Amino acid sequence: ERDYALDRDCKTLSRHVLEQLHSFSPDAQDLSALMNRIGLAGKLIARRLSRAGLMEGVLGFTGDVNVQGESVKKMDIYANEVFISVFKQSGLVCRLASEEMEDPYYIPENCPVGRYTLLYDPIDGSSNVDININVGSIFSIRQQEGDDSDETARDLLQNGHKQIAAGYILYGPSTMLVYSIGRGVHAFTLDPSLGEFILSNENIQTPTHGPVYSVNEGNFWQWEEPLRDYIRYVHRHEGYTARYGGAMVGDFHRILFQGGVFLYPGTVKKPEGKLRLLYESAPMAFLIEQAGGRASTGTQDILDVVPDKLHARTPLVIGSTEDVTLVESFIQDRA
Ligand code: AHM
Ligand code: MG
Repeated sequence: ERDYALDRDCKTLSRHVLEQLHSFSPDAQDLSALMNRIGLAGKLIARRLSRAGLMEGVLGFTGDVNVQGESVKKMDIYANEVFISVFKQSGLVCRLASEEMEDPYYIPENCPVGRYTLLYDPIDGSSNVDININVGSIFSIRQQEGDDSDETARDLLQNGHKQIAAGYILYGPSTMLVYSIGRGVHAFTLDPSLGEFILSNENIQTPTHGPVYSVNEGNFWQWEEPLRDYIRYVHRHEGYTARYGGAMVGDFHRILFQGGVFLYPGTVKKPEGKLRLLYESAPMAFLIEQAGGRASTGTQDILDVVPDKLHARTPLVIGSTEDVTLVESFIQDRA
C-alpha cells in the first residue's frame, strides 16, 4: 500500500482556504481559522459518534423538548456545545445561532472584535444516530452586522447571498467536510491517523441531471396535488431511482456528486415544510449553486428568500439544474 502522504502533497483545510484567497490578508486568515475551528468541531463530534454504542451519553433522548417542539437527543446537545466551546476560544465569532437554541448565543468576550456569526445545525438527521447510520452537521458563516447588544439579531434576517461561507460535515463510513467560500465547492476527508481533513475533491460540479430523487414519499397524501403529479411523472418514466436516508446531509452529498434532486416540500397542513432556512436550506443552496446546480422553494430561489424569524422554515427542492427546474414546472403550472 502506497502512502498518499508521501506520494503527493496532502493539502489541509486551512491551507486550502488561504490558497483560494491568494493572500494572507486578515480576512483570509480569519476564514482559514474559522474553517479550521469547524474542522475541529467535526473531529470531536466524529470521535464521539464512532464510540456511540460503547459509552454513556451518546444514544437516546435527554427527555427535553426543544424550541421547535422536537424531542432532544443527547447527541444534539453534545454537538451543540462542541461548536460553542470551539468558537469561544477562536476569538472570531461573537454570536452563534443553532437549531438547538431559541435565541442566538453571544460570546461577550469575543465581541465586538469577533466579526462573524456562525449558524449551524449541530446534528442533522439525529434519529439516525441510534441506529448507526450517517448523520451530519451543517454550517453557515455571515459577517456580523449591526450592534452586538441588539439581541434580536435582526441582521440575520437577510437573504442567503449574505453568507460568506457554508458547508457541512458528513459522518459516514469516513468523515468528510465539504465547504465553499464562494469559490467553488471542495471536499476533504478526515484521515483519522493524521487527525487532519485532507483535500479529496476540488471544484465539485453537479451533473445537470441525475437519476436520483430523494424525498419522504410517506408524505405523499399530505402534499399538494402538483407535487404528487411530479412523483407520478417520475414513477412513469424510466431512468429514475429513489434514495432517502433520513439525514439531508447524506442525501444531499449523493446528489452533489452524482446529480438528481432532493426535496422536502411543504404539506397541506405545513406549507413551509420542515427544514429551517438559515442553517439548513440556505447553506446547502450556497453549495449547490457553487457546484452549478440549483435550490428553490418551488417558486423562488432559496438564496433570495428573506426569513421572517431565526428559525423560519421553507420548502426545499435542491440538486441538478434540470431536475429542480422540472419540479418547479409542475408546481408553477398549477400556481
Ligand atoms: P433534524 O435536523 O431535526 O434532524 O431534521 C432534519 C432532517 C433532515 O436531515 C432530513 O432530511 C429530514 O429531517 C427527515 O425528515 P422526515 O423524517 O420527515 O423525512
Ligand atoms: Mg436539522
